[in-house]
Amino acid sequence: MQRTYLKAVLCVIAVIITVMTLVDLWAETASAEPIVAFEMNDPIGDDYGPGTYTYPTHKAFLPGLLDLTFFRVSYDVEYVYFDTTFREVTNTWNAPEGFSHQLINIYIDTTKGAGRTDAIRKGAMVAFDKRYGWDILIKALGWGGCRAFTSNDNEESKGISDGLEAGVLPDSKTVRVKVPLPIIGQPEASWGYYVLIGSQDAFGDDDFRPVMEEATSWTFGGGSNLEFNPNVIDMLAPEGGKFSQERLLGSYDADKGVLAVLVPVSAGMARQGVAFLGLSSTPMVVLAVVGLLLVGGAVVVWIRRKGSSIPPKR
Ligand SMILES: [Ca+2]
Ligand SMILES: [Ca+2]
Repeated sequence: MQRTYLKAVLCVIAVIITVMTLVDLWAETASAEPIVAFEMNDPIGDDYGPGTYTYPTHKAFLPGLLDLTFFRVSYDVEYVYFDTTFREVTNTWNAPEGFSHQLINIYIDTTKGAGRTDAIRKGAMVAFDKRYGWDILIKALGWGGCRAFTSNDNEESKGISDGLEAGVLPDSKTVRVKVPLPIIGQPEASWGYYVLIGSQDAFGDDDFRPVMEEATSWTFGGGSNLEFNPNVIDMLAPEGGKFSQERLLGSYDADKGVLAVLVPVSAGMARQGVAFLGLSSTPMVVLAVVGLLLVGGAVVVWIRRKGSSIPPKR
């Protein structure tokens, strides 16, 4: 009797899993929308590096131009899409891509125990935690500057530009970078992201506009005239705590010549203040149904066994 019941429960579970997997696959194939691999909000109003930086004084630098508010990674069969949303996007100098100011550097830790901890070139003036060395760098800026680099590249490498494109989405606040899927592969939940926002400067090291002690028309203020403060104005990080932007970007020491050491964000880091929404709902529903059936089946079997072990009343 119990065996028959267990068999029936297992059959029902198998049928449900099969049907839901098929529905899920069909939905993914039929949907033209890219599949979201990772997404996270960034605090609003933290376009101040470690907390002290101020914008250049020229009127072109509108407040919020470098304030990242949201980051999303998604993919379809052709491309991986990196979306960075800002409080403000303008095209002061008519870049063909539709944005003139943002310099976006996304260093990705795809492979555990591999990768590097420097930024390849002098520019961002940051280092990366050796536990999360990066393997791929996606760099995006206007005027045809989009490139992909690997950790095997060197300072002189030109990177891969074929097939990479950047543009502004219809919301007029989001810069989307398209990278052909074969270049970096399908994003995995274990990937870690260092999303660094700077100000594009054609004359700057690695295209970064420098941060100095005092702001001028074309340089940021609030740093140091020694070269070791980060030239990163905003980065993707949780609000407050040990891994906040302020703590990480503020970990440099200009006098000792020590760069700030950064830690990436990832799907596994559901930290305080992080709005992580990257889980697809269908697998969650399947897991919930399977869990409920298993628990329910076990309870019924247990009750029946218990009932059968009670000696009959005289
Ligand atoms: Ca921000
Ligand atoms: Ca931030």
